[in-house]
Amino acid sequence: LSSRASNILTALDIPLSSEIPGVYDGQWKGSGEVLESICPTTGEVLARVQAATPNELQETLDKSKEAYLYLRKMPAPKRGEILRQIREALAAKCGVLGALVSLEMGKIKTEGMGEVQEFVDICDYAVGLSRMMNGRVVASERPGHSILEMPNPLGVVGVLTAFNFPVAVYGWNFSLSFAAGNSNIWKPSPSTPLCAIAVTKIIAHVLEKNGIPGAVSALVSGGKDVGEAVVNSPDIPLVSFTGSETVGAAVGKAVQSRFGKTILELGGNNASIVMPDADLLMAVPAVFFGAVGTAGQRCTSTRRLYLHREIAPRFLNALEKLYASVRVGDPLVEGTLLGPLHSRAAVGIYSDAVHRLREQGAQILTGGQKYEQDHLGRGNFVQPTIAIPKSTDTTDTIWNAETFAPILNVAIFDDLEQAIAWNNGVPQGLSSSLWTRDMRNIGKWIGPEGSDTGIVNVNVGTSGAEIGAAFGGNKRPGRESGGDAWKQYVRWSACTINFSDSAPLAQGVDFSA
Ligand code: UN1
Repeated sequence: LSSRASNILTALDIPLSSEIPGVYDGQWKGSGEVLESICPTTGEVLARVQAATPNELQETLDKSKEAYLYLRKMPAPKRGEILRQIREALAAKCGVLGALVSLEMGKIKTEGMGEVQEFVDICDYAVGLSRMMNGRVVASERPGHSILEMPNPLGVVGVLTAFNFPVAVYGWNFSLSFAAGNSNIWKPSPSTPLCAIAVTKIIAHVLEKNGIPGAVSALVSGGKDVGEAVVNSPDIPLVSFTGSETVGAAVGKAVQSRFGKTILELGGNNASIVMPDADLLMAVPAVFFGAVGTAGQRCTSTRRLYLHREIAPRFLNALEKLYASVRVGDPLVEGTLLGPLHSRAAVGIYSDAVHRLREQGAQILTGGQKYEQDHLGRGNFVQPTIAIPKSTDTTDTIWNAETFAPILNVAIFDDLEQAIAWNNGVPQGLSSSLWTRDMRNIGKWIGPEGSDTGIVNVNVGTSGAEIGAAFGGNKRPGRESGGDAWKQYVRWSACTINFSDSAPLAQGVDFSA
């Protein structure tokens, strides 16, 4: 193991032994399949992690159910106090945990740390929420009666996360779910097990210090079989899944067939629209970050760029200059802007997409190749790409499929209505952004005739949302993080209570014998 990898792992209390247990339910264990954590920058195997066997999974689930019985009795503000301590513990490790994200996932250091910050932020939010998860008192039509709408915890919540945000997305789910009084079982992406182990250790330490059973934040590393077991377990009333549309559709069906609830965070195919009156000094760098940041591996990455004819040449000129200046390389090196794709497979998907563009006669303005020279050849580095496809038809795969790589497709429009129709013309609906200084455009864009996505920005790029508002798509619906998202982590009861000396029926029904 390289010395910098071992320094990062050691600082996060991860053993450097040949095989690391990837299951936690109060105790660390794991004797199932071995998952390899591979550094996308160098190809180095960082660790071998042992996944959960079916028995270990069952044990963990049982422990989580038991832990839930403990947690549900704890007053919510007391749970908030635990979250506050977890927040402090995460913040104290922000630098090194961010570095682990860079090492294992491949995003650059500032973004790795940003992701830890996102977890810290949502903990703050959940601390406040722990005193504000309010129900309602509803006026009853009957004298001496009251109706309460009560939120109570659900039980064990399953959280399945993706490689691209190996820390923050668990944070979004865990913090709200824990504040609500649920136990959580985390099944992370099989290619980022170390981030999950590091986060679980930080949380477990706080839980242990407070005498709370560790299985309130359990971890089950594993592949498809472990994921399926979580999804199909009748003991898990809510499954939160982040990942591909194909898997998301299967998860949705499976959980629905047993009448469980889901939160699905699936793909995005996000567009930025630039009007002639936009401030290009702001818009160009924002599109650059949206398309090239995280090497195009955010759900919210900018994949489509719609430019008004008047500013298109100027915009592309400036954007190409930024692309030409991009510092590519090791994500842990200060100043790097473009790290590797997460996996070899992703490089193949990138190459196929570029090939399809070429075949269909698209003009490739820049990029289109894997970086092979020197040290870059060992990692999954690809050139950020700008293409002008021949057709603007949103039913074409080029426009309507999400490619998780830094490829930006550009089209030119003459009026905003056209651009909005293109924006809305794809099956995904996560994020979108309009660049303009004309308030009439803004009114249209955020209203009923405007963008149909779940995140609708103005003079702000498609990616990098804050935690305060709910995060999620329309058309592929799901709501996580802030806003009203917490309401999904509870079961609601309508409680009619009679404080009077008679028992009248509702709707004036007379059933006297
Ligand atoms: C994701 O890509 O799965 O808005 C989450 C953003 C981040 C979260 C992205 N705050 O880009």
